[in-house]
Amino acid sequence: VAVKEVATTPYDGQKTGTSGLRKKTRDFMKPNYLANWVQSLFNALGSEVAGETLGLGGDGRYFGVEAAQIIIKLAAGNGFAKVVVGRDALMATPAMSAVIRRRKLYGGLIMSASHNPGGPDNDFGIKFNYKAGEPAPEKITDKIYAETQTISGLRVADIPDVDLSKVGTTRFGSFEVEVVDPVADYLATLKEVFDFPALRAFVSRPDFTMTFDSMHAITGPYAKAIFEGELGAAAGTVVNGVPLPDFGGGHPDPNLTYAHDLVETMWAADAPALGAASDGDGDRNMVLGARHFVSPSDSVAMIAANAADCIPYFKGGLKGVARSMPTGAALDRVAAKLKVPFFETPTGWKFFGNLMDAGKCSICGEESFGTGADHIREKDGIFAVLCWLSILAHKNKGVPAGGKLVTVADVASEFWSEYGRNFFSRYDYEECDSAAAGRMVDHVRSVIAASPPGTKFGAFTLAAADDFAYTDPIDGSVAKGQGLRFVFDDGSRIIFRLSGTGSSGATIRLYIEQYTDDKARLQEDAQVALKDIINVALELSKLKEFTGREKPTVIT
Ligand code: VG1
Ligand code: CO
Repeated sequence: VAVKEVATTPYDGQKTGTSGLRKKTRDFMKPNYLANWVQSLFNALGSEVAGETLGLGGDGRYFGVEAAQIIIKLAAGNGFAKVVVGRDALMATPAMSAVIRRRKLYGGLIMSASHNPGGPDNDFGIKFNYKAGEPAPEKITDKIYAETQTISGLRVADIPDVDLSKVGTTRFGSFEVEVVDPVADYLATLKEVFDFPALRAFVSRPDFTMTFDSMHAITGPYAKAIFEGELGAAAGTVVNGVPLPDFGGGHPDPNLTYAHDLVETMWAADAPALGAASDGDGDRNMVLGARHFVSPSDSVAMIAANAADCIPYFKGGLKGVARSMPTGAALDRVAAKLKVPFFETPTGWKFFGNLMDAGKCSICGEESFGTGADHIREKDGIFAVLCWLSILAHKNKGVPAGGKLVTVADVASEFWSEYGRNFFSRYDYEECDSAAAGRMVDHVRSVIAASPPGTKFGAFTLAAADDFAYTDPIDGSVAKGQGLRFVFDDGSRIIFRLSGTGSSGATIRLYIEQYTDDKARLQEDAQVALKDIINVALELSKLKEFTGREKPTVIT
């Protein structure tokens, strides 16, 4: 194919955050803004892309189809032999990871800003996943950023736009574009993990009902094909199942605030037995039972504890487990009980990949509604729901029709009575003034510096406080500045972090954890149980004074 050299100049601030580059959609629509970043990625990867195949797709948000056409021309111009793209430029994040692995692709580009709202006045984003299907490690993202600061030219193939609406292959000389069904490879991978016939038998019990809210984001087609199609759930089980460019004006983040309709359904007197939702790009999950919220930190621990009994893929036992640092520590107790290796990583899925590639981690999770396993290298919303269905299917095997089904709440209670309960909550203060948030962080650092072990904070005695740093046990790379944490002598924790996924202002995250094995307190409401330690956190950080915020935007 003929390649044009197009002159360009750098844009400031094209720095990858926790998960890819996220900015206002209007920034991405500026001339060459997206192209600069993609060309910088290809420059960073160098000659290794020649003759390779690149995956491409996104969460269906506004500007995705236009962006795909720009990326296809750049891929051809930079020597890729082929692009595999989801129909209509759609592909969920976990599905892209599966496609890269199953088709042995060089890597893939995912056009998504995940749970951030979409549309011309909201956010767009892009992230690169590498050969094993994992989010690009920092050594690649740092190189991309360096390239964006000096970029001067784009290599653009002189080819027309490709029709992305139909499955099939289009050739341009030695370059080709294959449009694929975005669901097929992912479904094939899930079928290797779960016992679909057993799940189908359970889901079709007349005494079991479920609902899945796709929030008008990418999981609609996946959830319909899997829950309604493969597993035979009633038509209408999937709600908000048509992906829309602006997610119907909503905030596609499956938490108690933004997935409010689902919460209402699940708190009603006639609530289904299982309720779940996923985010913009399909990697997050929220799982609820009838009038019962499963905290994500607990969810990963409960899945790990039950995996070997309930899910064929884990039948031989777990190789190890991992969680991000701010995630509640229930999983630590499961690892100890199962006698498997345990890892504590910084926030962001990119830190789990090395552990999985090295065969040291089977199941991992984050408090931010992220759950996953080594079947792929991304967190996986539908996978988490299938794990919960598998647990329920297994525990209800002997329950006759009309008998009392074991519920999500029963599974949680059983877990807490065995392990005790790590109460957990996260407070998000979204779109704070950046300077004010920075001053608060500086203040918290000064509190850490002035607080030796033994310092009292209310009723809590400090064991240690630091700024979390992580040395990757596989490649030795070091990540610093990953969260300010206070650990108390009873294991309780207070953590402060600034979000790395926003596109304006600063989002402060406050994470709180406290453990109890007092049988009388296991069913307590987390906000009640954590009231004292939350007050300690707000006081020591002077959060209200610095930010002027009386209340968080989101409480989980
Ligand atoms: C947030 C979450 C983090 C998650 C990341 C990407 O990052 O806290 O746990 O991995 O989003 O998730 P931050 O830096 O804003 O805290 V997603 O669904 O956006 O790919
Ligand atoms: Co996401």
